[in-house]
Amino acid sequence: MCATCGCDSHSSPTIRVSGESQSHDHSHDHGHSHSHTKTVVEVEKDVLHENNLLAQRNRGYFEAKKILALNLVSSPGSGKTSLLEKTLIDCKDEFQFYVIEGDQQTTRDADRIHATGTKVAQINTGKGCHLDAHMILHALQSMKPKENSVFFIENVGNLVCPAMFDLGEQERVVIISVTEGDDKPIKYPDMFHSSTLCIINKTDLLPYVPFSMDKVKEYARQVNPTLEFIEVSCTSGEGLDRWYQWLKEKTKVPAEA
Ligand SMILES: Nc1nc2c(ncn2[C@@H]2O[C@H](COP(=O)(O)OP(=O)(O)OP(=O)(O)O)[C@@H](O)[C@H]2O)c(=O)[nH]1
Ligand SMILES: [Mg+2]
Repeated sequence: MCATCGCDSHSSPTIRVSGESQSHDHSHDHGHSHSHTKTVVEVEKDVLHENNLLAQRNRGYFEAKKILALNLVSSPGSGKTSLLEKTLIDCKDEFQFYVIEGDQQTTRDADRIHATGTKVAQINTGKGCHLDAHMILHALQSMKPKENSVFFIENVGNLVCPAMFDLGEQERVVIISVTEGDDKPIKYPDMFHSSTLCIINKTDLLPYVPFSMDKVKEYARQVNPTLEFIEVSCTSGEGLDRWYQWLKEKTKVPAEA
């Protein structure tokens, strides 16, 4: 049992890489203890400290290979996989993509990504409600992404716990859909505070739901004044060009000083 969020992510997650017939169950032995004599706070510190060390290792790997790694976070059903499907197809000539899919159960999202022709690993967290850096490290070792690629990590749908776990990504992208209500940034501030980009999805549904674009941005800026916003509809395709432009900017090689 993980004391950090109460979920059971530290029991063996299952990692399946597309194109590989064997599933890979690994024991989760990376040294942290779950001593019952420790206080919850101490265990939480241990878990996050261990995670942060492994996240730094992942970050070093991404930097050495000049890979742009993005952690996509949102509540369930905001449209993370839909955004990825569109992106992988529309931008397939410009980028080499890799995807990790995090879900408690099933390979449904990985199957959708695989259908676009992209290499994908599904991580099933079981009772766990977030991905952690150790899971990403294992998936990276199986996937062996190429240099200069774009590596998407679709986290488990959850606006709370994934905010605490650095995976080694360069940037965190939070997705909110207009059907969720415009007050989510102040109710779940950690996720919006730790993200650099907020994608507001399902704008095609704006005529049917009480959602204020001004209010959601105002609330989000209260917790993160520098947060950027891109409004999109994965269904109609509206606004996706701005997202693709953002990706291009992020993958630009900085000019030599
Ligand atoms: N109307 C509308 N529906 C959308 C849009 N984007 C996604 N959906 C629908 O929203 C539902 C959830 O989309 P997913 O892409 O599976 O969402 P997700 O965030 O990956 O979900 P989890 O992985 O379960 O957290 C699906 O029925 C999509 O078809 C959109 O822009 N407009
Ligand atoms: Mg999904």
